[in-house]
Amino acid sequence: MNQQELESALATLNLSAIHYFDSVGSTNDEALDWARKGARDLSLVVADEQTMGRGRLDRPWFTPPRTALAFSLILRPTYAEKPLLSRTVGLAALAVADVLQTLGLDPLIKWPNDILLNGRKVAGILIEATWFEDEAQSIVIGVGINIAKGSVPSTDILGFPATSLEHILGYVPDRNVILHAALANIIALRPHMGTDSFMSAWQKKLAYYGRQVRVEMGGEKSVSGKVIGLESDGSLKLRDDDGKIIAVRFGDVRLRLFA
Ligand code: BT5
Repeated sequence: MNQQELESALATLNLSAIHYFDSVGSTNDEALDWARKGARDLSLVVADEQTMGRGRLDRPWFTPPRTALAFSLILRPTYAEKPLLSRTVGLAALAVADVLQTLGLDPLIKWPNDILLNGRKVAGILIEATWFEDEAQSIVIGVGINIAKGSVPSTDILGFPATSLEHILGYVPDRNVILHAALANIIALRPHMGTDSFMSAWQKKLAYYGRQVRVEMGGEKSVSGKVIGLESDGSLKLRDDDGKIIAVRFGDVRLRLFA
């Protein structure tokens, strides 16, 4: 991977600009910084390796050199997009899931931000924003995808089983091709974020649909219920044991296992 190769691989997408790093702390940090300095809509940060890659709640995201995809796409939301920003994680998740589907795989979205293959995490998404007062000025879509086997961290540091495309496909797919497809899907799907068909496509790919789960929201806080879909803002909709509908905005979903 290098700047020139990326520029030619992504040329047809008409991105505003690309910043490539052999190694960087976090592509999301670079993108947030760049956004604050005025990066335009569809500016892209890509790194071969991240040394301080982040998940949600400052959890680590591992991106060893030459094995993975780590990128952050900057969007400048239009006036019409601003009410839809809580759906951005769905936009990214669907875009990545569609790429995996074209490889003949059967991805599911573990709400809110994980992509699973065979019940294992193959990709993670981190959506962040820059703000002016209470208005988002830019949205950063951070995506990490495990491509080669070497990208998968050892099991003892993982809270959830992980896998790579190589594990599942039996070969290492071309990172530039996957990156191009994921970005093309984000760009193509973006104008449809406000539609019902977007929400139903997202809902259809939800892992654990109809299953009993517990959503851990940090500390001791958690809620349990059956996954029955998504709210229009992208919250997870559960029905608890008393039949009450609960909308969950944030958390980690775990299957509830009954003895
Ligand atoms: C995520 O957070 O899954 C979001 C990951 C986003 C990474 C991208 S890479 C480009 C951009 N730049 C960044 O700095 N970040 C974004 P979360 O759901 O909180 O999951 C984090 C958890 O995933 C960690 O606590 C680990 O247990 C696990 N994990 C870390 N690296 C992993 C990997 N390569 N594959 C699978 N699981 C991993």
